[in-house]
Amino acid sequence: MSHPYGVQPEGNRFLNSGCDDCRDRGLGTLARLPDSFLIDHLLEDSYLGPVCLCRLSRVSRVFYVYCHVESIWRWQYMRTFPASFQAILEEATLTSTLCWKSLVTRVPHVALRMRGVYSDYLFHPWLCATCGVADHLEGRTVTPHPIPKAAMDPATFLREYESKGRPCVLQGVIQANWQHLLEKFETFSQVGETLGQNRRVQCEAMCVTWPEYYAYLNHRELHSERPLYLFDPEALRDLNLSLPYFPHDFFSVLGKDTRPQYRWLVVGPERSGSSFHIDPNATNAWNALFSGKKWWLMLPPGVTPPGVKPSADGGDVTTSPSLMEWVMNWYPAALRTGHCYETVCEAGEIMYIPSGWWHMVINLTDCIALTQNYVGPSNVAKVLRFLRHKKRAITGCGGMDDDELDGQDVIARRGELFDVFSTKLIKAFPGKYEELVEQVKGSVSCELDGSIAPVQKKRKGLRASEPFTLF
Ligand SMILES: O=C(O)CCC(=O)C(=O)O
Ligand SMILES: [Fe+2]
Repeated sequence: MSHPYGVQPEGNRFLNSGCDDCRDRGLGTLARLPDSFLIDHLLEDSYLGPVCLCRLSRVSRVFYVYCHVESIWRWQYMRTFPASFQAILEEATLTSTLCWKSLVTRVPHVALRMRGVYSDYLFHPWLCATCGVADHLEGRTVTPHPIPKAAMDPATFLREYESKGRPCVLQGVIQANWQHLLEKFETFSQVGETLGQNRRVQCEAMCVTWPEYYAYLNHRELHSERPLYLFDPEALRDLNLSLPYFPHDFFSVLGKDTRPQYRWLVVGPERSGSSFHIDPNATNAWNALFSGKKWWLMLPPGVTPPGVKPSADGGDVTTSPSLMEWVMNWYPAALRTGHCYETVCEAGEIMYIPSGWWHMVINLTDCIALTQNYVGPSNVAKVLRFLRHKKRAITGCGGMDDDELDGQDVIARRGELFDVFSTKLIKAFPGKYEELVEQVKGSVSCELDGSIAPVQKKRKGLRASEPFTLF
């Protein structure tokens, strides 16, 4: 398969001795600017309308290609028809990524392949959106540490994994305890029936109705290198999901309205997933996979994955713009650290993610999962230190997980969480946590394990700077 507009990776310029390179001639003075600036700012953010873009695309081969970048037309569509996600989906009957332009101009668009356009900035997203994720990841590498998978009793799990902060995959637990849920979350249409058809769900920054998201899931031609991922904290908040493997839930002392978000329904198509992060507020987590296959990569506390830049306070994480781009550029370096823990989780398995572990997930197929974060004896000290010393990085208290956007009430809630939680914890478990709380109050800083970031927080970031060659 080759790029629909003929774009080749930068490295091919040298293979072809660059004689057909049309960048300098085609862009004139603008050739001094990097592709990222030309595309993201000049063409995408500049508010050039569709007519200007179409005219500009006739100036030269290279402008033709740049003016057809999918994200430019996606934004054109959003500006032309704001707030009409449903309309996009109803009209997107064309079976290619070219549909955005056709939707705006109302004229079917046929891509022409151009010679002599070399750009990693354009080539990478296309490669990441079209390469087979399963072929790339499954069974191809020899990871230093396969994450253990086993059927075990709760006591073994708590002793060998939870209390030692080691990840593992629990087998047979869903089948033995949640057969009724397996039947409710096996297919996307069952999810719709379970949620109720007109339920609103959170998909990254967007809140859409389930039928809208369901239509998107079925329009594969709209899925980019970063398909829209449903990560909804409300849909299953009140379901009783207790399991003897996870007997503790100390945040419950805060009550339903004060506790940070703690349970998410997670639905997405192949290639969607979660970029590297540490789970919020120093919690432990489990992730129960009802349908599909997920590739997990984890690194222990204190080992920041290559290609991932956490901010000083850990509140923000910058990484590759898409999951597959990280894999292509950084996975080999991550393997070389000798600290990679990896596995493919199958339907019916539960992944345990200990507090402080970096992890990323790529859905190798369409996936439906439920994930829950919790505080128990093994991580309560860490959670208290986090709430006391990393207030700005606390997430799940409402708002957009971003100080600039959060209201004063969210900031205030974060500020008070340590006091409220420690007081209620002491009251709920008399004689057990007084000393710990006093110690944490007396400490001046917290040595946590690296940085803590909420799921799906930063999307744009480090594109590869090395020339990339495809033979
Ligand atoms: O299923 C996923 O995408 C990963 C979710 C996650 O990060 C978690 O469960 O902690
Ligand atoms: Fe996570």
